[in-house]
Amino acid sequence: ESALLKSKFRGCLLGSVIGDCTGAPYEGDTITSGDKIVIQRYFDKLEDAEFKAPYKQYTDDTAMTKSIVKFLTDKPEPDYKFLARLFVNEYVKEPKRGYGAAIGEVFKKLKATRFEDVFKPATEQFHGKGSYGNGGAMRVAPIALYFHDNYDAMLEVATKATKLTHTNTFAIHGALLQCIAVQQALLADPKKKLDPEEFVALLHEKMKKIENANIDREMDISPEDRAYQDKLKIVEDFIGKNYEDLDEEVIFQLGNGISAYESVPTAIHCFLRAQNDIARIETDNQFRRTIQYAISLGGDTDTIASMAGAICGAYLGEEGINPELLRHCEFTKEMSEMADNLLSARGEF
Ligand code: 8NA
Ligand code: MG
Ligand code: MG
Ligand code: MG
Repeated sequence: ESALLKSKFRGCLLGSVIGDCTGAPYEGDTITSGDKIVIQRYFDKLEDAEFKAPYKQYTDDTAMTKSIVKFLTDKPEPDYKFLARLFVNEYVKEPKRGYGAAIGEVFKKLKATRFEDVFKPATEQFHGKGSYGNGGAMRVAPIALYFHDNYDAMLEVATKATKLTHTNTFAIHGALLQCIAVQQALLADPKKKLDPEEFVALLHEKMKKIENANIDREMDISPEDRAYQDKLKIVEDFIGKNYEDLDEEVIFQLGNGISAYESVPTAIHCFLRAQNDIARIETDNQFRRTIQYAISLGGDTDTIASMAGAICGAYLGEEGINPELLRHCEFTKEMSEMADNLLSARGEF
């Protein structure tokens, strides 16, 4: 049991790093059918034991995930001031890790105010609307691992960890959806075939509760209140589909952008679609299929592949990941140790 958990902790965090590192070179791109052949060869090379090349470098997704692991590992109780400091230190040390264009503003204010009220700067983003970017979702996986047997604490910590930088409801609910997806994958038996319908139905039920809790009873229910439930309906509709222009349809209906709303449901779709073969993605390895497919959708490739990789890695465990891929990505050795530390930290309290 604990060997399985150890493998799943590692699989999840390594999956997240590999998705980030392999996806980063394609971030912001539109992917043509010619590019998909190039991406197929790119992964063939990364899996080739003879292939020598510099590390694929990680970006903000991994930089911030690292800080979340430390936050959970180093202190007995969640300390958000500590987490805010970790985010800022990491950013100051290496600001050129491909951070979102607006998030530096939050870090500047946190520093300038000496972390006095760590939740305030994020509320001021975008004229008080808060960021709806996927920055909260892309770093949430360690929280799903650490609190996988304490659902309410998991949601609370994921919400607060997101609110340090992202206060828009779309960003928070998107982070919660990613968190729940990782948790469900962690709890699923990798030896049994996953039931995608059941996986989505469970997500839908939980998002309904989360989105309903947010409705102001005095007002009419607006479509935004069911935003992620509606997206999950689309994810459900795509299950089992495998036709010629499906990728274009997925991009159109689910999105591939930097907002949580246009990327978290997409990552979940990638995980589910890769349970089976995908046309023109030639591999027997489910983990590779998941991230290669995510990258082939284009747009925010590193973040969508990172989120899909975290879900898939939490399901399969580290045995599902080709060691050659690990060798070609920065920070995988360190992240594997961090996964072990995260698991041990649970035992101490
Ligand atoms: P963020 O908080 O800066 O949000 C990302 C971007 O989304 C912002 O810079 C805005 O353009 C837009 N945005 C967010 N909220 C609003 C709003 N309320 N009104 C108008 N526009 C808004 O950063 P983040 O941490 O959420 O990062 C998200 C993504 O950006 C990640 O993928 C990260 O890697 C980064 N990034 C993406 C690309 C790309 O081309 N896809 C390139 C570099 C960096
Ligand atoms: Mg990134
Ligand atoms: Mg459903
Ligand atoms: Mg990105």
